[in-house]
Amino acid sequence: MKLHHFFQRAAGAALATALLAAAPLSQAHEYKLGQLEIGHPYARATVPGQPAAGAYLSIENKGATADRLVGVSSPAAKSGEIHTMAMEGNVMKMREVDGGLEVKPGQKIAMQPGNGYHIMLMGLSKPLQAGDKVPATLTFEKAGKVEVTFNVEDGKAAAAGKDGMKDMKEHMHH
Ligand SMILES: [Cu+2]
Repeated sequence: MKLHHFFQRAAGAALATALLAAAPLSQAHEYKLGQLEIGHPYARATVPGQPAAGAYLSIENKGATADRLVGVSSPAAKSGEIHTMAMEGNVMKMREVDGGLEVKPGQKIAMQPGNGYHIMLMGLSKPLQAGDKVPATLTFEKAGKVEVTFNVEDGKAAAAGKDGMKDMKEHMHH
């Protein structure tokens, strides 16, 4: 009788562990590379003729040394660039980040539409539609390469401002 209970509990525990292990893979859409955690890569849907798409993700550095995102490539685009937005006079302009995007120890950079850093997928081979999955390779100076998938999301849903909050809630939901 005791033994029977033991096995029931053991089976229950194994099942719970299996469920916990499976959940991040199906929902969280996160990647780990050494001490770096990459969260929820997504790209904005584009209209036909639009040559480039904005793409976003978060990078958290849990290590003790700084690293840099130095490259993004995807079979869906001719090239990937890491951009930052900055005021030039009275005009907000974007430009490529020199020497890659540094992530300091303990720092988390969360890219989002309309502020700061973002990735541009330049020279799209075809328009990106909501629901598409775009494979890409991120290259870090020290940690090396990691394959990720950019989920293509409707531009309206991913817009800045209050929709940015919605996006954050979805992250917390994970
Ligand atoms: Cu840009």
